[in-house]
Amino acid sequence: MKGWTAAELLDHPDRLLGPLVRTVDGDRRSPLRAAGWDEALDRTVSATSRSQARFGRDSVGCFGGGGLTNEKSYLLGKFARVALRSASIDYNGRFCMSSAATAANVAFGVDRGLPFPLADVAGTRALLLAGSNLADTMPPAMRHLDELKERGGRLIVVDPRASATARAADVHLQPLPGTDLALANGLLYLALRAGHVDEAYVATRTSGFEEVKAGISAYWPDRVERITGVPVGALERAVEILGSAATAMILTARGAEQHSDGTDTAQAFINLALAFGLPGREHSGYGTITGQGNGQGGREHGQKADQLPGYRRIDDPEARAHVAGVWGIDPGELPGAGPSAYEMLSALGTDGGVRTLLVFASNVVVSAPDRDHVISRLRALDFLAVSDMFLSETAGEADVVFPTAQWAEEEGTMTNLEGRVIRRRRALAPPAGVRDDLQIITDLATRLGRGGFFSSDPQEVFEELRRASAGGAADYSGIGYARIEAEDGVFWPAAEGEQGTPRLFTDRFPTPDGRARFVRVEFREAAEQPDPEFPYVLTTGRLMRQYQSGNQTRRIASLGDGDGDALPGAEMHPDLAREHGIGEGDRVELRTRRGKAVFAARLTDAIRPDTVFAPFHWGGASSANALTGRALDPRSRMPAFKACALAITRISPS
Ligand SMILES: Nc1nc2c(c(=O)[nH]1)N[C@H]1C(S)=C(S)[C@@H](COP(=O)(O)OP(=O)(O)OC[C@H]3O[C@@H](n4cnc5c(=O)[nH]c(N)nc54)[C@H](O)[C@@H]3O)O[C@H]1N2
Ligand SMILES: Nc1nc2c(c(=O)[nH]1)N[C@H]1C(S)=C(S)[C@@H](COP(=O)(O)OP(=O)(O)OC[C@H]3O[C@@H](n4cnc5c(=O)[nH]c(N)nc54)[C@H](O)[C@@H]3O)O[C@H]1N2
Ligand SMILES: [Mo]
Repeated sequence: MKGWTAAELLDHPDRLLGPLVRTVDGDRRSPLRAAGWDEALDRTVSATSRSQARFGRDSVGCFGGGGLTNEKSYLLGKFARVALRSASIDYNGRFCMSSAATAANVAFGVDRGLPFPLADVAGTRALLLAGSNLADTMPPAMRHLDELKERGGRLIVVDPRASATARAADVHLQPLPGTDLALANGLLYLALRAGHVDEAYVATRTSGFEEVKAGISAYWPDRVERITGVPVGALERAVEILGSAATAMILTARGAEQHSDGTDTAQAFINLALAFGLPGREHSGYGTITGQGNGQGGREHGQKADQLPGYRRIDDPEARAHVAGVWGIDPGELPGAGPSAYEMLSALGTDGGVRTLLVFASNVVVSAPDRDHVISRLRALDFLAVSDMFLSETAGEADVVFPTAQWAEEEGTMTNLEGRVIRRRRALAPPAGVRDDLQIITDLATRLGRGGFFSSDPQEVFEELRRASAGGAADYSGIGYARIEAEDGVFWPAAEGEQGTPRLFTDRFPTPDGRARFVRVEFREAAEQPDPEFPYVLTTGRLMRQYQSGNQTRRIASLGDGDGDALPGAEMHPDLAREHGIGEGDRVELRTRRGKAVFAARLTDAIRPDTVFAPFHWGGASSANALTGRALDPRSRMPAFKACALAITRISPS
């Protein structure tokens, strides 16, 4: 539905058709007014220079997005390092892909979400999906699950809700949010006990198993049932299916990953996949289901705080020398690693924090946790510039808004969830007065005196990205626009003159010793635990008809809330509703230690009675992120979007 209706946004009446600026006089902020490009760009560059003169180079920050093309995310990363010479850049993928990415880099030596083509899923005999609601979040992929089932394959879904995906499963495990790590370790315990561990694979292709095995003895079934609420019998059924199938896959998504222990949880599912001997085998393996359109490419080419193009580390001297060579600067000019997304947002306007922020393709007022805190930090900035097609809640806070081109109006490439680089083609010119992000970045660089380093031509940018990525983990040097066209996409890595790589790990892992690493991980409770005042658990996520912060999809009337209701719905069990005198459709207030939000009660026995599910697609009075907290995963800096302590009250009938 989102695809069918997306074209309505191209000429939507809300479309921004020229820059907006606001003047600030002491404490008085004027409303946003229309302005010319020169004024908008000049104001931004003056603010940048003022901040850097007073507070140092890192006081100007960039916040990017996984919706940007490879060319745009690459150029934004280069802009921060070469034009601003600032370490302060990160992006919304930190809220999305960072936990699974961190775990995969450790275990496999590389982070390509699916190390095999998506279509391989149809040919596996057993699939475990942890925290993915594919039926609503990636409907086109459901055809592979349908085919899997037609061929007699079995499906196991781990989700606190009987989601549309879970309803298609042979086995549905329904854990308390935030307990997947205990569940994964518990499955490994049972696999060991039943003799399902692939000893030969473990011996020849992995390291670290003994250490993991020693830890797993603490995850006996009764204890795991107590922690997760999943009956021992269901755990045993899942292990029997996975262990006895000739081929099997384990895939995780945000439900398992967006927690204060999200990286360790992904690691626990990887341990399980390694114990079954899956990664690198036909129709088998572990993968994470990447979310945004360019969620994969967006995490490879330098808009991440610690990263240079080609998935290189910014603290690696060899990587710095290579990329500085391609950029024509001295490696010493490159800044080091900067703060992660939420740490950057949390420190806006403080001593040592960012004072001038440029946002490209993210609506953090709606999508970042603890909304009131984020708004107060944005308001503490000296200057905020936002590039968007529509006036998002975040753009509404800005001093300058740049109107930008949409998908159908630009050339570029995206890297899909399988690591396949594909083309985005321009079908129309953007409206007069609108510039694309490559132009905006280049215009800013020119005014900063660094224009000679930047091109706004997508193909030229991509050619440079190829050179910058050469030799890196995500090597694009063999991938050109013509080849993408001819081959219907090319899987990285593809070094100059080489074929792409649809399937990774067939003979070795790109780790120093060629083996995959087991990593011992221990369950710990979610960062925030229920107590008598906040007795339930809130988890958040997506609806089929809405996209992300809703800045695009909320403008399409035919999408609505699924049934045309004005107030978005929060799912709760009828037993829980009854305790609070709540009936179907009643207005309810959800409350956490941060704030409150109003939703319509959606009564369903498809959810655990101790858990409430709220979509995060709305701002204002129905903002799920007014409720979520600031806890971050210590390894990936991923916010704990999927578990916090909650109280509920009925406000009024529907
Ligand atoms: N319609 C639609 N599709 C989208 C998007 C969208 O906004 N709308 N966004 C895209 C993006 S960026 C992303 S990242 C993907 C996300 O895709 P998914 O990860 O599939 O989406 P979510 O709804 O965030 O979470 C999936 C499921 O996790 C469950 N869950 C909640 N807490 C837990 C838990 O503790 N453990 C487990 N195992 N499960 C839990 C939820 O009940 C939910 O059904 O979707 C992409 N596709
Ligand atoms: N509570 C809760 N919060 C969550 C999540 C959750 O499950 N629960 N999920 C998290 C996840 S996985 C994600 S990915 C984030 C997403 O959160 P956001 O990053 O806020 O997501 P979008 O709504 O896609 O924001 C993109 C913005 O950029 C604009 N835009 C789109 N394309 C372009 C472009 O090419 N250029 C420019 N300049 N602008 C563009 C859009 O209009 C929109 O305003 O939310 C996170 N927040
Ligand atoms: Mo995402």
